[in-house]
Amino acid sequence: MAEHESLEFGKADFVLLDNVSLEEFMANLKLRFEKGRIYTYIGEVVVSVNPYRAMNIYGRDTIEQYKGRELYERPPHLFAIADAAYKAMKRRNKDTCIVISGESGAGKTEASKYIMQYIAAITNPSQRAEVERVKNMLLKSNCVLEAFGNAKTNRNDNSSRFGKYMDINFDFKGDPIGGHINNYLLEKSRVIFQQEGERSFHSFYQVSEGLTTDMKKLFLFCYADFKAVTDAMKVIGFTTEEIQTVYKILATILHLGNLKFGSDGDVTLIENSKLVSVLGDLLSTKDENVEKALLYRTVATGRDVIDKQHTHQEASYGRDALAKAIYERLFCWIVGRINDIIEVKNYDARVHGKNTVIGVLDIYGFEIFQNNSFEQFCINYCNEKLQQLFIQLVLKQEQEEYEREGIPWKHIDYFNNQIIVDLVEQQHKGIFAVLDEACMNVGKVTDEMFLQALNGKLAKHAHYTSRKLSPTDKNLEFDRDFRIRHYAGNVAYSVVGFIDKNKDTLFQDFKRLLYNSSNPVLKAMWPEGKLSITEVTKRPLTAATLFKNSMISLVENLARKEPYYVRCIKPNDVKSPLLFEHERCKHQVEYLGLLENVRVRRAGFANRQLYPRFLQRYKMISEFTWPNHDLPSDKEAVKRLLQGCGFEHDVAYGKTKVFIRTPRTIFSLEEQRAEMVKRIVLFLQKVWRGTL
Ligand code: AD9
Ligand code: MG
Repeated sequence: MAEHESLEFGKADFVLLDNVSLEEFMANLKLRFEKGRIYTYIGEVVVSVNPYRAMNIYGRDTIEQYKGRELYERPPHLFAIADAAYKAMKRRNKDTCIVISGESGAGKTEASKYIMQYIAAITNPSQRAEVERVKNMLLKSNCVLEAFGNAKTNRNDNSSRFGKYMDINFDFKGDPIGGHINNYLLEKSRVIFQQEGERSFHSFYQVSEGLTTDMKKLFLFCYADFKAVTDAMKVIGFTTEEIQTVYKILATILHLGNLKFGSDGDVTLIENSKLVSVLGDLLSTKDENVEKALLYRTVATGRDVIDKQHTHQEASYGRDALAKAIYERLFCWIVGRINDIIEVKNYDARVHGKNTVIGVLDIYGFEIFQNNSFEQFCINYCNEKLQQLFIQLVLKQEQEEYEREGIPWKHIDYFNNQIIVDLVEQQHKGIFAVLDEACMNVGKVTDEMFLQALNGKLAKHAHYTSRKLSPTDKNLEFDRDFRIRHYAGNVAYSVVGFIDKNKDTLFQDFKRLLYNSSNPVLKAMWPEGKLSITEVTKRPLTAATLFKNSMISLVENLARKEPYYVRCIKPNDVKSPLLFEHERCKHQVEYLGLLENVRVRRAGFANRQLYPRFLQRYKMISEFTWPNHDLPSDKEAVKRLLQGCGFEHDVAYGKTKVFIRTPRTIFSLEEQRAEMVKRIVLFLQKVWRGTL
C-alpha cells in the first residue's frame, strides 16, 4: 500500500478495497476526488480524475519526492508511473511506453505533459548541454503542436484533434538524446466547418500577417499566444522564412473561406475576384494560375490533355479540399521539421550501448457529438483499438497465463471489444472495407448507397444497426444514419460526407499550383505537384485504409514495449472542480473495465519467475539448495526453499513458474540474498588469505 496517506483520503489502491464491488469502487473514487486526491492505483495502473482546477502537486519538491522511489513508497501520482517506466527502461534495458486513455476532456494531454516534465526534470544530472537542448526541444514542441492541432470543442476547450505518439530516446546513462513524434489523422474538416459552439484550430486565432482588420476582429487575434507559439518555433529552429510561410498558409486558408463562386450561364466564375490576387501574393504564384486552378481541371482524354471547366459544385468542392489539404500538409510538415531537429544524431550503439525508448501516447479520446461523422468514426475506432490492447495486455494475457500454468484461478469475465474492432476493420466485410469498395466504384456512388451496402452486409451484427434494421428507432434517419454500440457507449454516425472524406481527393491542378510557387518552403511541401496529369495514374490509398494501417502499426509498436497505463476519468460535463457526477463516472469506470482490472489484479501475482531462474538467483539463501539441490526437480527445490523462508502462504506453483503474490516477499528474498552474498564473499576472502 502507498505510504504516507491516512485512510481519511480513502484507499490509495483499489486493490485494497474490502469488497470489490462497483459501489465500493465508486465511493472510494468519489471520496478521493473530494479530498483532492485525484490519483489512485490499481496495482501499477494510475486512475486519474480531472480536477478542473490548478493542483499544487507538480512542483519541483514533489518531483524530488518521487525521484527513484518505488511505486508503493509514495502516494499515487503520475510521477510514480513515469518513474517506474523510467526505472524499468534504465535498469532492465527495456523499451517502455505510457498509454494514456480516457474520453475527450478527461485529462490525457495534461497528463502527458506532466509526465514529460517529470522525465525532463529527473534526467541529465550532469547538465550536459546537448541533453538540455534536446529536453528543451521536446517540451517546446508541445506548445507548437497544440497551437496547430488542438481546438475548442463542445467537450474540451483544448481538445486534441490529432493523435500523438512521442518516443523519447535515451542513452546508456538514461539521459534523453532525442525523440520522434508520430502524428495520426488530423481532423482537418474543422478548417472549413465547425459545429455550433466550436472553433477552428487555435492557430487561426493567432495569425496576423496577411489579414484584413475585419478578419482580425473576426478571429479575435490573440497576440500573447501568437508570440508564445512563434517564440517556440524559433527556439525549435524554424527559420524566419519558414515561420512566415506558416502564417501565410493560415491566412490563405482564411481567405479561401471567403471565396465565393457564381455562374454566368454555363460558366463558373469567382465572385470576389480581388481575393485571387491576395491569394496569389500569399502563395507566391501568379494570379492567373490561382484562378485557373480554382476554375479548371486538367484531364487526360486518350492522348489529349484538355482544360475542363468546373461546375459550381466542383469548384466549391475543390476550394474546400484545397483549404483542408494545405492545413493538413502544413501540420505534417511542422511535425516533420520538429522530428528533423529532435531525432537522435551521432549515436553509435557499439560505443554507447543500446539506445532505449520511452513512448508516450496521447490520442484523441472517445467522443459523441450531436452530429458524428467520418472523423468521430475514426477517433472512436482508435479508442476501440486501444481498449483492445489494454484487454490483451492487462486482462487476457494475465488470465491465460494462470490457466496455462495450472494455477487455481477463478475466471473473471469482462467485455471483450474485439468484436467491435472487427466490425470496423475486418477485411471484406468490415465498415472500412465496405466504404473502400464504395469509393473504388467507377460509377457515382452516393453516401446513401454506402449505407445500403452496410445494411446489407451487417444486418445481423450485434453492434450495428440503422433505421432500416430497427424501424422503430426514431432517433436514426433512414437514409443517413447508422449506429454502433461501442465499448464506451452508443454512437449514431451520419454517413453524409463519408465517401468524399474517404477518397480525400485533391485535384492535381492544386498540387501543381503549390509546387510551382516561388516560395521554396511551400514548394517543398508539395513534391507530388511535379507530376503532370498523364503521369498521375496510381489510385492513392483511402483515408480509412491509411488510418487503419497506422492504428495497426501503432498497436504493434506499443505491444512490443513494456506498458504503463493512465486511465483518465472526466468527473462532469461542465468543467466543474466540485462536481462528481455519479452516473457519468460510473459509466466510465464500467467501460474502462476498471473493476475487472481490480479483480484480476487482486487474484493476481506481482511477480513470476521460471523455476531454474528463480533458483539461480536465490539458491544461496537455503541449505537445501546451496550450492546444489538433490531434489527430483527444480520445482521441488523452489518449494523447499520458500517453505524454509516461511513464504508458503504467499506463493503458488505453476507448471514452469513460481508465482509470488506480494512485492514484499520479493524484497525480503532480495534482502536475504544480499546478506548471503556478503557472507559468501567474506568467506571466500578468508579462504584466499588462508586465514580460515
Ligand atoms: V481530448 O481527447 O484531447 O479532447 P484530453 O486530452 O483528455 O481531451 P485535456 O488534458 O485537454 O483532456 O484536459 C482538459 C482540461 O481539463 C484541461 O484543459 C484543464 O483545464 C483540465 N485538466 C486536465 N487535467 C488537469 C490537471 N491534472 N490539473 C488541472 C486539469 N486541470
Ligand atoms: Mg488531448
